[in-house]
Amino acid sequence: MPDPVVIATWPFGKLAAETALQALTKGDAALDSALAGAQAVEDDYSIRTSVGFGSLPDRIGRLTLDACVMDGRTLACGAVGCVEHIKHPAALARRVMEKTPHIFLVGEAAKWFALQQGFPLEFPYTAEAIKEWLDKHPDQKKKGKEPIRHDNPSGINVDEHNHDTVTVLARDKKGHLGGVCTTSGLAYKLPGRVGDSPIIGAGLYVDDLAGAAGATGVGEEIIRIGGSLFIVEQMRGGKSPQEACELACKRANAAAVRRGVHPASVAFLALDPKGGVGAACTARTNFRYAVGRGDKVEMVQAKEVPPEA
Ligand code: SD4
Repeated sequence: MPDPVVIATWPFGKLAAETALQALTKGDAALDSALAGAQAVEDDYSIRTSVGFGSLPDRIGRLTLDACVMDGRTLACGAVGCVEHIKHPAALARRVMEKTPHIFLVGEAAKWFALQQGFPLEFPYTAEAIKEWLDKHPDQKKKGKEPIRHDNPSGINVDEHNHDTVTVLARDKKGHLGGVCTTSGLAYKLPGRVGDSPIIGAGLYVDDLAGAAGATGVGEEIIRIGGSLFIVEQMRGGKSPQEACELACKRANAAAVRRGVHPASVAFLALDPKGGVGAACTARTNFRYAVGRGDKVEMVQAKEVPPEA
């Protein structure tokens, strides 16, 4: 019987991986387990500047969330983008997958769908959180007037201190793969901006026949190279998860060079159908991820791939 395996982004991925591993060990399916892990992070208010409620909002102070899910057995998938007032966007993405003939719902309409599905509307901002945001970022007023830099749309580096996305990839005891990606998106994004995270093929792609991949970092650069699908197709062609993630970083670096900008911070992680894992990131991203197997979850430092000289 295949051993359960889970991998998840950033230090808070430890909580996601521990939660998912418990579910996998009980015999739960890969997608259910990955969703349980992602939701544990969405629910954790102590993760103040990152995933889910309490995260850093957009330029006008609105918190909008993006998420997607994918089931490697059937390629079933669902996504929501730019959703306000819904605490569990990954669970909502799953409802889109299960209850509609569509894949991606956005904005107000995604919120209406959530209400129809019985999700409560919740208020994600506390007076304390707003004050904290203003205190920590006293230059917000100025920032809102600055032009968006195309090599780094948020104006802040996505690194170990600033990250907003939990991506969880799991393999269950039956050997099936499932994945979830959920995020508050880049801090200080333009209102309406959606990054890679809810885009199937960019922030996440899962196929039992080839492997699973997920991404985090500056979403524009991940979308530009179709990051997660690229990695899964590399694995389908025989590359290891590690090789495939490094190739995706090289491609992101090369895309930046072609545009005459510095490569942005992006990171990828991957899981193959045999349970092999890998991860890589562009320079100065300092990407760490959690790997869970057996009864242990460990944090691993991903290899950095610098731009070619
Ligand atoms: C986005 N990829 O919205 C997300 C941000 C992220 O860690 O991963 N931050 O572009």
